[in-house]
Amino acid sequence: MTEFATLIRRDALALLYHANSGHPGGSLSCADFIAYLWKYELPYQTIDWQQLHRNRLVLSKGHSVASIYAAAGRSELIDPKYATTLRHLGSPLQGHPHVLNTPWVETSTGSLGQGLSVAVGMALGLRYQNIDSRVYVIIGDGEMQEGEVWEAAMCAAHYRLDNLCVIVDYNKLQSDDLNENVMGLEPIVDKWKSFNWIAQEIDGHNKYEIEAAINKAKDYKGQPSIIIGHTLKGKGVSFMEGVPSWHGSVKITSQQLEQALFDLGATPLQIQSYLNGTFWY
Ligand SMILES: Cc1ncc(C[n+]2csc(CCOP(=O)(O)OP(=O)(O)O)c2C)c(N)n1
Ligand SMILES: [Mg+2]
Repeated sequence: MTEFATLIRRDALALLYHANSGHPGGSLSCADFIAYLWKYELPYQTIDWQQLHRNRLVLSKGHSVASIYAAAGRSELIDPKYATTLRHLGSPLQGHPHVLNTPWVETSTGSLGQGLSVAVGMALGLRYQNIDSRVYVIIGDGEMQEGEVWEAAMCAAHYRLDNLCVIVDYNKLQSDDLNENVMGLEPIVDKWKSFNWIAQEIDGHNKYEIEAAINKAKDYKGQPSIIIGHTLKGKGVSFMEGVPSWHGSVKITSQQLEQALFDLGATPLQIQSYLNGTFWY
């Protein structure tokens, strides 16, 4: 867990605390992917995000948007005054990525299964325009049960979209149970390989493995890439790790937030700023 990933986890939990609802488990499990992509593959901190030559990120598991807002808040893409408004009526920070409110999310997501199809279109569009940028997509393991994911998988391989890289947040849990109890996914690697994708399997919380896999994916020509990252739902917070009920529609109490922030190494002063909503100032 890098410093930026830890910051994303803390901010995401504080956003969800002030929202009084939302999805902590999956926001924490994908934080290391987001931290890496944000820092090394996405332009938001250094250049105008609107330029055509930019890598793109589609958060197909849109319910984990708190982690994206957390990263964006630290890149000054969000006015700090909105830190306490997630999921409130009229707030730009909706409960799922909303391209009209926050255009840098690239596309609206939340209805599981759709993000990958949109990303395939983006990758194809970049190809037709001879633009050498890459499209990253984060999908959930439960999301993989959606039929549309496999239509998009076929399409991307057919068009040999080597500018497309999918990252699976393989936390083994979906809404309220293990994937294997709801609808088994294994053998995941074999499935994607049989769809003509290059598949890599990594520890999704290890920055070095994430970095190596993302860079390796850039070298593969003629096929799209998928990185299956083994993760832990609720990663970093003692009472959330691997506990299905922390998936979503949960309220975080102030005591729980304090405990979670303590687990994530926040100082008492920082904890105070999270509780009173001034953490982006
Ligand atoms: C089409 C669709 N059906 C149902 C839902 C409700 N839903 C939100 S999250 C979720 C579980 C997703 O599991 P997974 O993809 O594994 O996400 P993660 O574990 O990373 O939170 C469901 C069923 C939805 N958002 N979209
Ligand atoms: Mg999952």
